[in-house]
Amino acid sequence: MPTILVLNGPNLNLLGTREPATYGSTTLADVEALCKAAGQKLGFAVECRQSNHEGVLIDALHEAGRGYKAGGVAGVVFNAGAYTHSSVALHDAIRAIEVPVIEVHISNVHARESFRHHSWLSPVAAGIIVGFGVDGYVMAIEALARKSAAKG
Ligand code: CA2
Repeated sequence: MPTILVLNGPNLNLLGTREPATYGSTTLADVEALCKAAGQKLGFAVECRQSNHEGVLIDALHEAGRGYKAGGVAGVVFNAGAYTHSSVALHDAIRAIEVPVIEVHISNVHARESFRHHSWLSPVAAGIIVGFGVDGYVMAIEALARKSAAKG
């Protein structure tokens, strides 16, 4: 069964515990369970990882790149948190791997502070899903499943 990696960046381990007006009350564990269920329905295994460390996220992307080349990985759903707005290193990592990466944001970053309007990841992402709450993760899994079917 092909695998989709759901990768979450800094502070997303706090999901559901603070700032419910912005991020909702669903916990990261809930999101991961939703993603696994969505993947299963579509015939994909879903592996979930979260890190507060940029280098760990880069290593996970490189690993997904090797998995994609070997044929076991179908794509990555990536919420890089605040690194979205600052990390050229994550931009380079996504550019370096051939894996389709769907950038996800729970909140509508364009309706928030101007420093959240720029993403270093969007130019190298296969697609972007923003502002649909945690449903965005499921939408991204569906998008990767379609992409994978189109690729054959
Ligand atoms: O909307 C998103 O998904 C973000 O990627 C979330 C990031 C933020 O820096 C981006 O601009 C947009 C923040 C993640 C922090 O998550 C928390 C969740 C609950 C409580 C505190 C932080």
